[in-house]
Amino acid sequence: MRKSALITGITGQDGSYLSELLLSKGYTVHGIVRRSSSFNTARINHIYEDPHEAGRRLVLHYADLSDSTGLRRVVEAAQPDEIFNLGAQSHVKVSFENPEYTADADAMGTLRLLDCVRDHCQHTKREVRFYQAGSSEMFGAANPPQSESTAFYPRSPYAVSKVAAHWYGINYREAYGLFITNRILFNHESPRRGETFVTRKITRAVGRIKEGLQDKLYLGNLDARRDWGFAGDYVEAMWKMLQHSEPGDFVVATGEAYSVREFLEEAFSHAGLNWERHVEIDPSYFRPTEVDYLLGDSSKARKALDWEPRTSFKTLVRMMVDNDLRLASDERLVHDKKYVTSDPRR
Ligand code: NAP
Ligand code: F7E
Repeated sequence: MRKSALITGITGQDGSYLSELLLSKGYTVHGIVRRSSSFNTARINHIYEDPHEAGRRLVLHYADLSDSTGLRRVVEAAQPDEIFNLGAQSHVKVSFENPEYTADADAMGTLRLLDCVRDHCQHTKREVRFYQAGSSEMFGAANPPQSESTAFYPRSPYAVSKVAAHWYGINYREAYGLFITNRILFNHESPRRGETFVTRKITRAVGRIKEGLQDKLYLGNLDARRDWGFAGDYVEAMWKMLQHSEPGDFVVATGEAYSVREFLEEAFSHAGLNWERHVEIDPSYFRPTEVDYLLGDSSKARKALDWEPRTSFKTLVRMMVDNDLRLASDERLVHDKKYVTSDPRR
């Protein structure tokens, strides 16, 4: 029997890599897409399958983590063996501006989905394995290195919501015997990373500066240190967690941390640029409460899941810069074409 997986957040960075991985392993993949007035499926267009074709293995459903009835219908339709709850308002700075919405999507959304799963398992007698996307932000101000035994000290509405979701998961595991695995993933990036996260904001700017489309890059705190891995490596850990014999909580990290300043240095120099000529500090990007230093100890996951990251910091930065140099060069062509065709002398 083909396995069925349901992914919330399939249109996001991780959702797109995870879908590719699960399809390559023979799964039927169901994904939740939010209604939007513009297309939000760019990251999964390359694996999209026409609903009119028989035997398709990627099935998209309109639903939202704020709507329990819709979630319930999707769970019933998908009959999933595994659920990956990746859907979230995932931007830390935005969570200070939209705290209530963040709590609704990230904490309450998880609770709604867990409740659907609880009922579904009860009336169908099926086992559904549930993966909850926790975050290193939950450690916040705790001293590095952080591991599964480190106490949480969340520093943003986003992080508080993720802590709530984490504990909902543990409670549902203990109360109803459900297979719920909480992962605590440290930052992971890729050429598909959203463009307002600092790594991608930097690599997009490198490309555009190189092509003469932009001169300045405005950033906030350059001293923050993060344990940055590659999203493609991390989705393998996600899948492995649900294949493990026991549910549990796992930290996934590289074990190396770099500052935003070091990321800048690596990214700009790879393109032959000097970041100090282009970067300016804009205090509006500072956070009311910052997380200074995240560095993960993932020994438990490495041992129990036989997993380790394959992509180094340097390789990751270069992969992202090379991608964004290509994007900017395409943008440059469009820009030049527009300029030529709108020139009245031609
Ligand atoms: P992302 O690129 O921001 O994707 C978030 C996904 O959630 C998108 O598909 C988004 O849909 C969807 N979503 C947002 N609000 C929703 C709602 N109300 N109902 C249904 N779907 C909703 O995030 P990511 O980087 O892939 O991260 C995946 C998960 O891991 C998130 O839960 C994030 O908080 C967590 N996480 C990420 C990292 C990291 O470094 N990337 C580290 C630790 C934990 P749209 O496309 O329509 O916006
Ligand atoms: O910030 C600093 C900023 O927004 C990283 C999410 O995936 O990872 C992500 O959260 C650091 C912070 O990621 C700018 O102050 C400086 O210290 O790229 P970020 P994040 O906050 O670490 C965790 C694990 C998640 O779970 C989240 O979902 O960079 N920084 N200047 C800036 N950050 C941004 N965004 N923009 C700046 O201009």
